[in-house]
Amino acid sequence: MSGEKMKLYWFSGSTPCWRVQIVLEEKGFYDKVDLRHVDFYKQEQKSAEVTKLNPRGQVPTFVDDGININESHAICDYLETCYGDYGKKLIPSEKEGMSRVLQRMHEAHNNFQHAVIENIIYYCLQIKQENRDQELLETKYEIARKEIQRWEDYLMEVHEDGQTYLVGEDFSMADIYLYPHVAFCVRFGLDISKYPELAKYYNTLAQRHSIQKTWPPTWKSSEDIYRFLVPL
Ligand SMILES: N[C@@H](CCC(=O)N[C@@H](CS)C(=O)NCC(=O)O)C(=O)O
Repeated sequence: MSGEKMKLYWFSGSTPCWRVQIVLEEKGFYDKVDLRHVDFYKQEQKSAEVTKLNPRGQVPTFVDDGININESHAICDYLETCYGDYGKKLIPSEKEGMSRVLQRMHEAHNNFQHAVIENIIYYCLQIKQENRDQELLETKYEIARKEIQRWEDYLMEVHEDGQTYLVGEDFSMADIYLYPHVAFCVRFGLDISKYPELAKYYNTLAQRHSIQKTWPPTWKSSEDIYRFLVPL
């Protein structure tokens, strides 16, 4: 880490931001980061200060040692690549372990994000109930439930092997890519008790220091408000 403080523009409740925050905590940097909370209600993400660094006017927006990098997955990978030996190693160096972690990372990002988060949760949050196409909605539910079941099956294998994390015995970047998605689903309506393996995973990892410490603060104070918006 250089002498200049890392800087993170973030918003409470943004899962892309949360992902980066977990990595920063796992690496032992979080307390030293210049954290700038951006108020979406005031459109601060579109301010000149942010758009100068991130023309999309989005968070996370990150600066390290004068280097500006955005996009949550890019930031996570950057931190692990540049600071692999700091704090927790999140992607193994040996080939077999690395291949398994990389696969689940990208599966979580590509498949879970599309089939569950974008396909159904964003759809229901963006389209009013009376305007939803019922046939399309059913297809969307089917796709989402199939994807959640896939992770339930992966976690059943993990638990049958006596393990806790998505890949093997160790917490890894695969967990960091997946966990905020799962928590987001729970917040917006996933009845996680229907998926016992996922529930076990969700509850166990909720106790992890880096996850607890960075849990979106606004979620703690409004836990029940959105719980039935997208029943899954
Ligand atoms: N692909 C980006 C997505 C970033 C993103 O969508 N950020 C949202 C918050 S979750 C945002 O800043 N939205 C405000 C806006 O677009 O005005 C990433 O992974 O970092």
